[in-house]
Amino acid sequence: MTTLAAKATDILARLGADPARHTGGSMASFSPVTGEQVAALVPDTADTTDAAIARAGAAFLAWRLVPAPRRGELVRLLGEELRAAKADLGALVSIEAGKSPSEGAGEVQEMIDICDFAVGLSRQLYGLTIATERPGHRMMETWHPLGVVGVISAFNFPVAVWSWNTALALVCGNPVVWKPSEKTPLTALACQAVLDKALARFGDAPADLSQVLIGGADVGAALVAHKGVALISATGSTRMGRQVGPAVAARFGRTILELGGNNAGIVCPSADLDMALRAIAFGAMGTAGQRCTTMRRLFVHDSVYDALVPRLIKAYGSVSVGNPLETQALVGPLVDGAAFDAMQVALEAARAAGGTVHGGERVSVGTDAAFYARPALVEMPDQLGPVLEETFAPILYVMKFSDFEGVLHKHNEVGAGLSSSIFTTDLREMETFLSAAGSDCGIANVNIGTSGAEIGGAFGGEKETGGGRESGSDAWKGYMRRATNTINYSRALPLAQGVVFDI
Ligand code: UN1
Repeated sequence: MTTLAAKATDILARLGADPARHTGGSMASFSPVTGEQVAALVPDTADTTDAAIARAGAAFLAWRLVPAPRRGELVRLLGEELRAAKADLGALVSIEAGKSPSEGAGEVQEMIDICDFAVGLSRQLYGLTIATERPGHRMMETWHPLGVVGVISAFNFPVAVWSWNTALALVCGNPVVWKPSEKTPLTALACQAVLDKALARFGDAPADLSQVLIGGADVGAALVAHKGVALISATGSTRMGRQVGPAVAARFGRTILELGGNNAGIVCPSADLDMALRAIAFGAMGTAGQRCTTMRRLFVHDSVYDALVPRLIKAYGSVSVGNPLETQALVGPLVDGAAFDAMQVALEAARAAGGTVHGGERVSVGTDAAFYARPALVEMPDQLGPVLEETFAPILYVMKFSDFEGVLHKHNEVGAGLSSSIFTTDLREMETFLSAAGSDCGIANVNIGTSGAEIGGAFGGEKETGGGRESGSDAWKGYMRRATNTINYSRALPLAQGVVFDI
């Protein structure tokens, strides 16, 4: 039987990753699928981190001068290389993050999509021309490259989040230094190898446009603290964001923070319940509840509660849980034992707060080293206790409501503000949910779940989610600096605001 370690090594070799970085080192990495060790990585240190940032700084000086559409050509090549590597990279995501093959491939597709988007963007880094009050003058704004971009990513989207940042950063004229989660270093080395292929075909890019730092929180902290990093784009828990945000602000650096989510769905009396059932099932159980967009709270109108919730409980009881590489299971492993323990602690707190728990128990897959759990649906009397917190596991808290205004208030009561959805065919409810008085999240959906956002829209959320936006729309502006230019083409020197200063 081929071990997962051997499979991972094969994939890395095919993609051209440097074996010196993932063999014989002191940092073990494990597959959540079986719990087995898949690599022994060589961690970075404070010194190698400093050196990488210095090299990125040198790359910036050259890359910022390359015309943006030419920079887009590099990202076009990256998209081509990702298409060629899709099966391998998707399989590595499954090994390292425990995703089903379909979800692993879907994540790589998200990378390809953002590359396509960024290529178009490379000819559309528009500024404005603005009316000026002075005759014979012109005012405009120009967007310039920002500097070195530090990317800190989480285990659950080990490759897509890097690509959202890197595709945009590269067309915007910035090099990237990436500190992936210590739980998913191999996929990071694989992405670097794929980009290296694109760089080789591109030909004349400066060295060190993209680098990967392997290590734990200390390496991340060194990246965050470094004055040479203009922007830190960090994805992870709100707890992590509370450390990263102030540290970067203290040196007047810029951040894009993508932190926790406590995403809810609201099922109204007019909802298409068959559709809602499927959307909720994927939103709450997909990726074993380990997306920042996972649906964690569900408010169901009391007139449809009995028509929907028993069916949901049934789906929770029957959904397939198991090894995503050897079975067709829809629900794969939790990332590690700590995640399983956190799930159990939350379920215990829910019981103590009056909740009725369906599911949530450990599912045996023939080894103690991997942690699989049946997704849990918890009927709660109210929104209290663990419902107010994000637990990164497949737990859906279900609550009844009767009054629409009241449920909107409850919806917005939690700290996080990432994603949300409403299931209704009532125009008034739908528009109210999307209005200024509705969902306070960065993502608000109608008749689809909370997860699975497309790259064309800006991705991110408000409040304790951190306020950052990545990916589509005008998120690129976060990776550039804006200059306002006023040009006098007259023979006079009128001062703004009518000020007179004649010497
Ligand atoms: C994340 O969980 O960090 O919207 C990102 C989604 C995916 C991205 C999730 N496109 O579910």
